[in-house]
Amino acid sequence: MSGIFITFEGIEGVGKSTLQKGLAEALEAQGYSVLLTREPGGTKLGEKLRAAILSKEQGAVAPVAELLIMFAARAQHVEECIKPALAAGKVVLCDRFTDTTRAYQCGGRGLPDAWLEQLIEMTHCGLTPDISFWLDLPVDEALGRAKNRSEADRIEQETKDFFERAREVYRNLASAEPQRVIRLDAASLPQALIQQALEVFRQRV
Ligand code: Z5A
Repeated sequence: MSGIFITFEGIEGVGKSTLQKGLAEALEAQGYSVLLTREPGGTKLGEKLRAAILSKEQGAVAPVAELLIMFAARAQHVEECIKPALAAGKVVLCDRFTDTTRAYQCGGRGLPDAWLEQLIEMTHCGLTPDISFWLDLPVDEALGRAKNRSEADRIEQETKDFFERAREVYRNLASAEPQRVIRLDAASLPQALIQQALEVFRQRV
């Protein structure tokens, strides 16, 4: 595939969407063709699954059901959107991907990593992001930002410990895969984060 696959990761409210949009504008201004997308979502089916799984009215969801819904949305997203965009040479900027499942469903909910590996094989075997920007911020600060911004959805209502476990998974991923998972200090100004992400992009392309 000739395109570039970039994902934005981190706990709630750290600034993923802000960086995704800022980087898209900067890359488009340089002549790149960019696809902005998100998970869960990005397709008609994925957006319906997103609405269902994040709805507060839904109430409790079995962790395994949550895991499978994330991967059902992902399977559709990869086939319908991500692979064709990469084949067309686009830069795909995706707000969250499988690292979130590692952090939330395995780290947060405690589901076994081995289940996730099987689902990866089924849904996006051989497709790994070229760069994953991990926006890192202490949990209290991140949740504070998310709270100021909008009403909490079902998963945002989780405990502080849940997000501490998720953050720990991101920390481990960044140390295990330093070439792919790039930690950015989310306390930096939005413009500084865009410049740092652009620099990483330039080094890789
Ligand atoms: N989920 C899952 O469990 N498993 C999976 O496999 C997948 C997802 C794929 C998706 O929601 C939910 O699905 C998510 C995980 C779960 N959990 N929940 N809920 P989402 O990704 O749409 O929601 P989110 O993580 O909560 O994103 P967010 O709230 O949109 O946050 P964000 O994108 O990281 O931040 P933002 O919207 O860019 O910024 C938040 C606020 O901070 C806003 O007021 C900004 O103006 C401000 N901001 C942004 N950048 C800065 C900087 N640099 N400094 C200061 N202030 C800033």
